[in-house]
Amino acid sequence: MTMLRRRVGGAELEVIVADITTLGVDAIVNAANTSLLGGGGVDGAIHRAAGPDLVAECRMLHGCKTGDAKITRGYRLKAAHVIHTVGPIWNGGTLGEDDLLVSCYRRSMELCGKHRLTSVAFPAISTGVYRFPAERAADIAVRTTIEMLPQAPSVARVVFCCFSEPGASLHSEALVRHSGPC
Ligand code: AR6
Repeated sequence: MTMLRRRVGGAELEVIVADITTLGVDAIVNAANTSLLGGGGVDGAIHRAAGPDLVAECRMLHGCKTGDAKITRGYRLKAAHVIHTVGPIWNGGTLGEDDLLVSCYRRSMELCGKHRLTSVAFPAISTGVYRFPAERAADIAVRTTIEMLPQAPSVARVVFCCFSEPGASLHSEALVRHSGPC
């Protein structure tokens, strides 16, 4: 379900409520852990939908640092690629959590630019098991993605794929705040 769509520069930014594993975009972003070998939440759902070849490719990547991102193929997913990024575990905000979450979106968008991807969908990284406050995370997600658009000129469509309507409302408010007047 689409909650909001806004054009920013040459790109269309959308907030939707959906299961990210169902989206036919160039890349879906996975909220992974440093092992890159799967887990619960959106990570578990992506690995289940992609099939066992995904974890086999992930094994060859030898993990990923918090705030960094790595790209694989999408295997049985509709999405051609998966960008695996590792969000920070929320610890009260004093351990650089904001900067690390900014880095997840930056590094993911850098990979989109490098691989000339045209569409990408993000889940609300770190806001589940890792307990990052949802409103603060939505602001970082939308602001950082918009800031990165010039460095990923191939990207014509960015989807903020939320799992709940309250989450989508937070992203919609952030998109209105950061996309300027219509
Ligand atoms: N589609 C879209 N969003 C989803 C889906 C889905 N299918 N499933 C969950 N979400 P989480 P984190 C939302 O916990 O906080 C894993 O075990 C969910 O509602 O998946 O970054 C990893 O292996 C929430 O808003 O990721 C790590 O160990 C958001 O996705 C750890 O969890 C992120 O929730 C990462 O924790």
